[in-house]
Amino acid sequence: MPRLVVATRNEGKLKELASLLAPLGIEVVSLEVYPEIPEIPELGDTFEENALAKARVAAAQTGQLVMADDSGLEVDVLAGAPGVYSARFAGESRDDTLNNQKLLRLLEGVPWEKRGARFRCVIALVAPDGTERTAEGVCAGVIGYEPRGTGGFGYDPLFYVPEYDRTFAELDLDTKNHISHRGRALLAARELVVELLGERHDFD
Ligand code: ITT
Repeated sequence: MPRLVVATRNEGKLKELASLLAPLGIEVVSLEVYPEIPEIPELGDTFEENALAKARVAAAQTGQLVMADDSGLEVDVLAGAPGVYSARFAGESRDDTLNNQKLLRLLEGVPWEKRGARFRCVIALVAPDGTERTAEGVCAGVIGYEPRGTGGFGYDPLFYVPEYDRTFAELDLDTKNHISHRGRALLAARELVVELLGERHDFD
């Protein structure tokens, strides 16, 4: 069975990606299977640069087709912050609760109509022969006044989706995957996986 390595150690992400990739009938593993690969620094200014950097390192070290995503939250009134710094917004501890608290603090007094935001996700695919592809997805919403819901991860409890009258943390996984930035990027990326696996048969 062909193997796809997802270059992440974020369990929430892996769960979402694995569920979206299930129809392909391929083996999906994360970097947990390759403990020797070090943490890959995200030094780029764009999601695309960071996703490609992660995928290139992992492809070179595993010899497998690798998928990496870089994603984050862009808040209008913060001029697109935290953006590529979403995971480390409140510091290197990468603590979701602290990140959410900081976001709420910065938006204190900001009225509902100015709390617009979007999640953005870029997925990069890198094959062992150096072939590279990327796909992008976005999902628009509003930053709530307080956390709601227990599902998902990261900023989900603050990310309110008007069409569903729920935050991402109040939606079940299938619904979130259907509309999320990652879900949309992956829909496009799934086609690229098929294309790349089709071109090469010696991945596994
Ligand atoms: P890997 O690099 O190991 O994949 P990470 O958590 O560092 O995991 P990113 O660099 O892509 O992932 O950081 C994205 C951050 O943006 C993530 O930690 C969350 O804070 C936020 N984020 C991205 N997608 C999200 C989602 O679907 N729901 C909530 N927060 C999200």
